[in-house]
Amino acid sequence: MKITRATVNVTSPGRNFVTLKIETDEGIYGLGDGTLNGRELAVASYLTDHVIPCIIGRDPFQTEDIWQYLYRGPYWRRGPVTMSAIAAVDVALWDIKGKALETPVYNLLGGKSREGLLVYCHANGKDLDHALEDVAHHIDLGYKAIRIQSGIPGLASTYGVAKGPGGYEPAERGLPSEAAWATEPYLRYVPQLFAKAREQFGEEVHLLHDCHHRLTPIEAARLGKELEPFHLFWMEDPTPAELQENFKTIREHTTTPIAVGEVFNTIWDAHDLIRNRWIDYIRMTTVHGGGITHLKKIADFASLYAVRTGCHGPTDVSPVSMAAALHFGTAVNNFGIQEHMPHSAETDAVFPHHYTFKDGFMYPGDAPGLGVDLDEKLAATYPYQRAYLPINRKLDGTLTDW
Ligand code: EZ4
Ligand code: CO
Repeated sequence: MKITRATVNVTSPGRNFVTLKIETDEGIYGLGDGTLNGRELAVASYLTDHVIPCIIGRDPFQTEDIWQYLYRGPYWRRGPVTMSAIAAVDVALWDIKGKALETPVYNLLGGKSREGLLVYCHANGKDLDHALEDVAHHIDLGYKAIRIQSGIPGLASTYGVAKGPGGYEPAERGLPSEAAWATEPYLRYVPQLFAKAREQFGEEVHLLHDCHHRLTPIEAARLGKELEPFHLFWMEDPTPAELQENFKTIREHTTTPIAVGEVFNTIWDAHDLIRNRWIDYIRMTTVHGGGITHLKKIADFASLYAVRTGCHGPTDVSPVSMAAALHFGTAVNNFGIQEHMPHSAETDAVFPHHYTFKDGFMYPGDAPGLGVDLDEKLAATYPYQRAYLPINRKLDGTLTDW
């Protein structure tokens, strides 16, 4: 089998997505996601201008060799644009392989280690009471694991809280908006939120929280310690991880489990975190982490250190990546949990798929390959719209992490 053609589709059914379609001489095609929130066109160009010309004529079964060719070949390594582009190729090739062998991708990765994947959803509200109302709503929907984010008194907006009716969507059309941030009120409020949540909903439901890289290591240590009585499933992205040692400080002070990795692109972003057991969950997903080929190696490495997976699954990870995450999570032994932020009806219509949600679990389905398609005609009716993630400043105007 040979790759004969590859094309990049950019569409915006409610938000932007970049999808690579790789076609073969046997009529089988595969899809890969290359969406990088707020930098979509850079990946599209990287693929169209630099990658596609180099893969025409290759054997699509050679996922390992093609991955190495795209990683080592250009000399310039790593980075989110490069790794998302490599991921798009890699995932499309696994899709082709599954379709050619007439089997779901999870069978190529080790077969079923479980039937369904525990997923967590997002509950949020403008304050504690509204956030808890949303938790009750998601329990009614069947979720067994719920991330809670709340507005903070005194701050006009914060990460993870919807600005109006409808779900929370971090990217906004137009140029980047700016938000104001103060750590002190946040650190005072979050323990109250989780105390009330446990009081109201009991111990059984898994509760999670995303700090979204906004704390210093010692602030994160304090928060982790104060949240201990409420037994969180995890505290996510407590502090930026460019310096992996930052997590040693947090780890030394708290037993609250720690998850990180949604902005990582290779194992080298997590190597120290994993081998020192400074984290409990690695959150990379196929699209930003170099595809199924690379993520499988990371999961296997993490398994040696009792670190489990917790793939990022926001709306900016397309249905193609959601399917890839579900096949991957079905197969690996050290699966932990999968994030589930449902896509809009418009997005789901552009990407018809076989995966399903029921009673707090998701299932990849048994279609050959990934079981996701792209309705190119419908996609063409949603042209790209410029959109960015917000910018965050402290109250005195200093630019800080969003
Ligand atoms: O801000 O996906 O855990 N989920 C998250 C997301 C990220 C966005 C960035 O593109 O932190 O909401
Ligand atoms: Co996050």
